[in-house]
Amino acid sequence: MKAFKKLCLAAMAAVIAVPALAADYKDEYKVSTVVPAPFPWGIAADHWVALVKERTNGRINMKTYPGAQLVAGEQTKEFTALRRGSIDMAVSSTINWSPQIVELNVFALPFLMPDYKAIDALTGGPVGKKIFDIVRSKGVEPLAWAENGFREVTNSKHAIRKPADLAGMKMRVVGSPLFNDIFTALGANPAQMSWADAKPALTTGAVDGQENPLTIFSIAKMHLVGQKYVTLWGYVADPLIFGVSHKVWNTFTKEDQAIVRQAAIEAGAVGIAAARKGLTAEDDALIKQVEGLGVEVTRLSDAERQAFVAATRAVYQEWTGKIGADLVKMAEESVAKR
Ligand code: X2X
Repeated sequence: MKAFKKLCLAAMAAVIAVPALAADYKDEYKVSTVVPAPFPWGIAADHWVALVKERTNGRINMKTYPGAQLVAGEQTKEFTALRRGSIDMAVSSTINWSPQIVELNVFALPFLMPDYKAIDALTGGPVGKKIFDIVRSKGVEPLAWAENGFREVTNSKHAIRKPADLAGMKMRVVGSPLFNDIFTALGANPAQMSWADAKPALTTGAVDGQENPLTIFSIAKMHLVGQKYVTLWGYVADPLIFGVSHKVWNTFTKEDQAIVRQAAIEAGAVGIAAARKGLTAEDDALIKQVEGLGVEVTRLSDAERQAFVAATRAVYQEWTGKIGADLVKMAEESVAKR
């Protein structure tokens, strides 16, 4: 009888405990990014934070921490911190998580994605689904995509029109080994460093050039640190993933999970629009704005672009093996069908 009473009390306590869950939410959920608003990346993160706050009546209170400051600026360690739960949430470039998730390098295969439709075909198709399954299996809930953008090559020395123009050039690259391989194949001298270290290195001339989307180039005012030459080669683009540590995700009620996911989808759309603004065939205002800063912008002919494709082909093939031939094939088919 005593044992039965105990059981009943325990059952009642369990029932009572369920609605109390929301009260166990943290005072603040930290969202890691590399760059803040007004960069499109930061705009996407802030929009997510605002929508969630509004739709949960402040029950879920998020705050963005840019500069990868939650991992002391070491952006390529973000995913590890997230899966462990020392970071709650992130809006992250596929590049920065690729040291832990080799499949994310698919987006950085040189010249795989020729245009925005190709990015959409990957993120919105079977490749995106597969990538999300992998991220989820590693302890992070993926919610939606946003975009950093097509990464254009810039430098302080001279216009780059052919691979030989890169010969011996010291180039800052992000900390994924694939970038090292690409720039080595092109005859440059790549140096891996974080975003935090990139601008000082450009300022002092420790490196001659770098690659990043034009939104980053213009908002970070890279023309003021000697970057006078930009080549529009669109060799890779980095999508962004909204992710929540499963350590946090599993504490949210189903209703709140749905709100957080839907908010990320909407914030992603806002971020993608911001990332592409002024960089399309219909509207190239941002390119003109960069030219207006006294920067020489080089547009490649198809044949000129093809020379860069040829020079990086061996790297593409080598990395196809690392990423997984099936996934790369799936990506190539999605691009072909777009
Ligand atoms: O470090 C970079 O170049 C940046 C800001 O684009 C990324 O975080 C991938």
